[in-house]
Amino acid sequence: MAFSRRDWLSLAAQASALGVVGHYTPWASVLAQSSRAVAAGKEKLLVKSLRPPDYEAPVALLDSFITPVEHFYVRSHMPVPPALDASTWALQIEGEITAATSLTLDELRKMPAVTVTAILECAGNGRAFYDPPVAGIQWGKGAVGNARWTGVRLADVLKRAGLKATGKFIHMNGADRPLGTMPDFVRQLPIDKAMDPDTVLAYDMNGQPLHPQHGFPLRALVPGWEGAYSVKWLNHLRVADRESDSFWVATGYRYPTKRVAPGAAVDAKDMAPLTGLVVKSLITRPLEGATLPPGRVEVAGFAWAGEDDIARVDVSTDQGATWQPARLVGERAKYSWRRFEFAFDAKRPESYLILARATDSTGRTQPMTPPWNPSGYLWNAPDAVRVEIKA
Ligand SMILES: Nc1nc2c(c(=O)[nH]1)N[C@H]1C(S)=C(S)[C@@H](COP(=O)(O)O)O[C@H]1N2
Ligand SMILES: [Mo]
Repeated sequence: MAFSRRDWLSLAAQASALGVVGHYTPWASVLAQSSRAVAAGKEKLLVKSLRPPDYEAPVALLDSFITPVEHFYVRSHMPVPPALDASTWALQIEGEITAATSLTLDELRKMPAVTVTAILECAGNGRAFYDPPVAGIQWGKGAVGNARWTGVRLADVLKRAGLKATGKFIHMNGADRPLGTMPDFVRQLPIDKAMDPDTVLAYDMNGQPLHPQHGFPLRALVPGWEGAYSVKWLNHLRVADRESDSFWVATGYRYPTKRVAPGAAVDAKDMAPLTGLVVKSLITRPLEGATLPPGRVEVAGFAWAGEDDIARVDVSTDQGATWQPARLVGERAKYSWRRFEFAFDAKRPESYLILARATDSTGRTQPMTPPWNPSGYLWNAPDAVRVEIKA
């Protein structure tokens, strides 16, 4: 049976709406070959789904403290909204405020600006490593990046709108519209995180206006929390006295409150919303499968822990039997990742498994087996890279 390009596209859209497009499905690579497939400026990324656009960074492109926009992963549940016009765009604010408000981009840019350097990571980063497998985009290691986000404090916007004491949750919505029967992407922030001075509505990323794939002209940036809180193409805030009944709040982005048997179904009452990220590390050199000459092997990478600081990173070259401390180097910023470096001697021509395990300032460390959960969130086993030493 022959498929046209159109068939492939609709098949891929349906499948990804159901969350079954994986890195290993043939369609992703078939579609990636089409000339206008990947969004402009994102050609170096790995395509996990074309429509909606879901692109992962190859680990080789994540070897800098600030991730360039071209190397920054993209996660969208719906197609990118048709080009938004910054001159007519406005952020509407309504609900538990003294006066319904609409702010243009110019008005936002005239308010005091702040820059937060923070990683953004999809809750599903590493989902592909869960066993048994779970449905959803099969992210490997690269649904994470670190950037400088400039914008206004959400707290300042809420104060300007006359926030009332009855405002307990901020429901955020963007200009993207669902595919088919998928529910609209509405997310909610509890008031405390919304009023945190580090929670921003960002218009710039790494000093440039947001790329269309990253939410131009405005997005939320909720540092330290899983990526889905950082709503893109943000044009609507509802200050509410109660929780949103949106699918993406009431059902999606939930994690078991108790440990569950791998593969088991979990009752809705035993699930709670995800908020913060977990402690994690990524080895960015050497790369998986590298062949190196005998001698000194220089290992480096990044470690992060959501709202907490990285206290240490340990490296093992003997399947986890022994661990040596890595050096923490370079820029240190709350919510960012921290560079680690380590070197060891590999004299014999053999295969080495290099493991990195981070520990945060609260004492949490990366577990050898992260707890299985039905949506495959928060994968954080020690990172592992295999290299071959060859004379
Ligand atoms: N409007 C809107 N905002 C969104 C999403 C979306 O589908 N629509 N995806 C969220 C998810 S799941 C993640 S992980 C981040 C990804 O941000 P990025 O594409 O800029 O890397 O955006 C979040 N914001
Ligand atoms: Mo995400």
